[in-house]
Amino acid sequence: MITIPAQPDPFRFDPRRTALVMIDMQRDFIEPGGFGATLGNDVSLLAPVVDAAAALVAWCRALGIWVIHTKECHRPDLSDCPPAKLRRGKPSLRIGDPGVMGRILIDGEPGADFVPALAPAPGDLVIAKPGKGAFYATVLEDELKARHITHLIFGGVTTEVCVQTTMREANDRGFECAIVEEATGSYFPEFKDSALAMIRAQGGIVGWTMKLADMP
Ligand code: TIU
Repeated sequence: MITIPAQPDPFRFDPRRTALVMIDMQRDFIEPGGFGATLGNDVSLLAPVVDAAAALVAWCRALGIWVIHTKECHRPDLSDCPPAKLRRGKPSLRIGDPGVMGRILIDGEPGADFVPALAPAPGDLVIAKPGKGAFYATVLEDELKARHITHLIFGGVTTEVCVQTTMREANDRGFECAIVEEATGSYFPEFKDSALAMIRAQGGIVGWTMKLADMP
């Protein structure tokens, strides 16, 4: 068993029953010209997450923790993209439009791929997801149950959108969840702080928050 200082109290887990869920570390969210930028966001705010997320992956690999990467993306024919999602907001380019990294948020295009530092390794699981939550319309729950996983560690982007949604989905399915502060980020720093506060409030209503600096 491993015990990490965390809030609201220490997070204790068996690495053999634990998986890392690294959310959407894709060029479309982190690099200029991708989905995040077309929504009007300053993607440079996510740059510091890359090294921390890579360090978290390395920490987990060293302990034998199973590494899972999710990517938010859609089929080329957009058949898995609800019209409401397609219509949302006033982006400069919409999902499926051609951008500087290929078609925006389309599976198989360069923009939908992971940033190089977060490239999956053999044995990792990659989950392509059409929604914000990684349990919606994917095999994630079946895969976790097949491996008898009980505890999940989270990182990735963005904290209050896909990371928090997935963590809440996981919490409702009975997984013990912890998020690593340095390894997640938002286009809105105040939203990241609020999301972390919401997760750990009320005795850990959604789960634990912990710091990479406290993970030896
Ligand atoms: N826009 C935003 O903050 N996030 C997303 O659209 N997707 C994820 O969080 N991955």
